[in-house]
Amino acid sequence: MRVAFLGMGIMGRPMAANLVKAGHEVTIWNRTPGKDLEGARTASSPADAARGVEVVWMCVSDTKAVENVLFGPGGAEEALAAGMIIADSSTISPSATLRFAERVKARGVDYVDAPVTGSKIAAESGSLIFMAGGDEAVLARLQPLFQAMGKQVFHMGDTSKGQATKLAMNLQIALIYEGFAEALTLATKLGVEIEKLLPLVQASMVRSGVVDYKAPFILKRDFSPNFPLRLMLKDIHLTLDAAKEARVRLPGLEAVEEVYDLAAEEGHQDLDYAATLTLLEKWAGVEVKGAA
Ligand code: NA7
Repeated sequence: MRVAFLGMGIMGRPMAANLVKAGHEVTIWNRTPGKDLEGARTASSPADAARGVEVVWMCVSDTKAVENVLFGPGGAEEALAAGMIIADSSTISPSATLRFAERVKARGVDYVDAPVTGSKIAAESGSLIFMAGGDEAVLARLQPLFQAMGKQVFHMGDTSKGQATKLAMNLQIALIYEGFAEALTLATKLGVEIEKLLPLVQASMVRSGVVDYKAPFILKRDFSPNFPLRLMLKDIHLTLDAAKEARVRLPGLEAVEEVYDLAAEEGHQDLDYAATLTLLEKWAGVEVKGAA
């Protein structure tokens, strides 16, 4: 298929690379130039990238960035034609997603929100999990692209339900990781060896994908970004906003938001969100240690 891929960040770049690898005709665009991708044409603007393609796929930071690449100067909207599909793998506001979809629908363009779970490693290996919102028939047309970038697609309902699901998923990740990080900090302070604690966690009902994924990085003190803290904080804000709109109270997430705010103030925003642990360690006056 002819695809424009907008956003060559940690996630977007390997996703676009997998489309190229699967034989699709890919044109890329990134706000900051110099992010060329082998096998793809580099466009000068989102509109330039979108001209004549079947699908415009986006993976940019936040709601404002999506609005900008779609409707800003040189935005993809200028090149939209009836029959095209816009797919968005950014994590953004569900209500803004509905507004964007409405606006392009007036031009005969379908909109699918398709945020992902799986982080950088899954993006590289083409094993992302998509949670999609949109029309069943439109999703079917995207199947070859989903297959090239991911291992599973969950169809969550009509437009914006993918984003709503993603917020509910990241809410759980943030709270599970916070629980793990607080447990590691307390156990260390009370003199429990982490090497003894981790096998117990693995053997018990506390075990989780979040713990499996993060524990090896923590043991190596490797807080380089698989999923940057600033993006998790963005998702926490999105989730609290969506909850406010829906008149839902999320006291646990509100408490975790404060930890992320303080970690960002300490300058950890570009590290992995696992680095929130270092704040807990600082408050407790300990460092969680284990053999690498
Ligand atoms: P990154 O690695 O921070 O990449 C963000 C991308 O978004 C990058 O290409 C940015 O371009 C682009 N960006 C950011 N702001 C804008 C604006 N205003 N206009 C156009 N493009 C912009 O994030 P990830 O790849 O890890 O994550 C992307 C999304 O997936 C995000 O929603 C996550 O929550 C999930 P730059 O290179 O900075 O010019």
